[in-house]
Amino acid sequence: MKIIITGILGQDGANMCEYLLKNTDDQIYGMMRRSSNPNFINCNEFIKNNRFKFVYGDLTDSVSIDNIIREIQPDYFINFGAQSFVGCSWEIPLQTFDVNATGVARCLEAIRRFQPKCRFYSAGSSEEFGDVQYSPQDITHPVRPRSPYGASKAAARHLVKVYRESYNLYAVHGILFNHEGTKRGEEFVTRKISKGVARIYHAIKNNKQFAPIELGNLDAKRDWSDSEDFVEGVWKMLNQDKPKDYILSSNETHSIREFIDKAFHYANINAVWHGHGEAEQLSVSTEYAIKNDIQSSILVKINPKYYRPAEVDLLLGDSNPAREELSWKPKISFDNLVERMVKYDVDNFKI
Ligand code: NAP
Ligand code: F7E
Repeated sequence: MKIIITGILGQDGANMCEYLLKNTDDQIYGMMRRSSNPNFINCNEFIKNNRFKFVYGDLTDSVSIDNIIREIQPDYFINFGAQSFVGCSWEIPLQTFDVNATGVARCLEAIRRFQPKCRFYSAGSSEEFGDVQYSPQDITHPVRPRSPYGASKAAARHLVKVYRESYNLYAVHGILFNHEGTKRGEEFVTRKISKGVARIYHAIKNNKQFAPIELGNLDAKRDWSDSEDFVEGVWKMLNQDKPKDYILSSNETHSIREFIDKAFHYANINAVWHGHGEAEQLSVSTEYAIKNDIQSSILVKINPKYYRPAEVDLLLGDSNPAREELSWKPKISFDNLVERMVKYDVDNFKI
């Protein structure tokens, strides 16, 4: 089998590639876009594997997508490529839409024209639910996006349905709630926290001053899982008798504040919250400061520049249909996830 994965340098693309090289005998083509300075940090495990090959392509360039599908004749096309950062989708709404929505149309058209038996995965998102009406959110929850990113993923979902029903393609749009891990981009809140905790941990250890981690809305709640669990669920979605959209989620929700508490806990730093609203701060506890002879004490403070024009306040998924029908469930708990991320960033910290 030949499998194309877009977004190969990102978190899910790299985890999917590792999963497929371990669990199949297939040939993997990782699509990357031309960049003046590409970052291969997530690809160490497979970059030299002889069942893996990079191909150049860009979701905004239909010539490249057409050529890749015509020349490779893939059995699967797993589209993880995206402008995936919600926070910046207000600044670049048109590019977000071009990559995330029109890009999906480009892929579906190329598959329809050049390789209609190819199975297609579209990376949908819980951001499509946005301003949620009830919890937990299931597959029938209304589409109410709150960002250009959420709107682009909702458009992709409709396109997948249209192509599946019009041309009988095996095309699925997985609605995945937040998933993280040690390959997570550094601008996303979980990795920003785990990297910040690692920086502070080493400063304390070396008796140096440190700056606090600056964050936005700590009240938002997310349904977080590990990306390594989710790529297995995605592969199962692609290997059913009939194509169908599924939700993948942990079925739990936690606030950003809870993530922060756990992260400092796993770095053995005792901390206390004080203040409200924009004045809220997390500091080291008095006993901990005395014991460790600490001069700086603020660990986290609010910076309103990280607030979004419109927020998704609460996400909580219902992945029970996927668990039953795909015989899938996440193995890594919320606590394991935070611990793994903090430990990885503490162990790999570089100034
Ligand atoms: P990620 O780490 O940001 O990776 C996205 C990848 O897309 C990057 O490698 C990026 O390339 C590539 N890309 C950006 N623009 C492109 C273009 N024009 N053409 C081709 N590739 C392009 O994201 P992720 O967390 O792995 O997420 C994978 C997919 O799942 C995305 O579609 C995301 O929107 C969706 N999703 C993610 C989550 C989550 O919690 N992680 C939840 C729901 C849905 P560069 O490396 O060159 O920047
Ligand atoms: O924000 C709040 C922020 O950027 C999570 C993407 O993978 O999951 C991800 O989107 C929450 C938001 O992820 C900061 O306001 C506070 O409420 O980590 P995030 P996201 O927006 O949930 C979905 C499912 C996707 O599909 C996306 O591709 O954290 N928050 N302070 C902050 N967020 C960031 N980034 N930075 C802060 O300083």
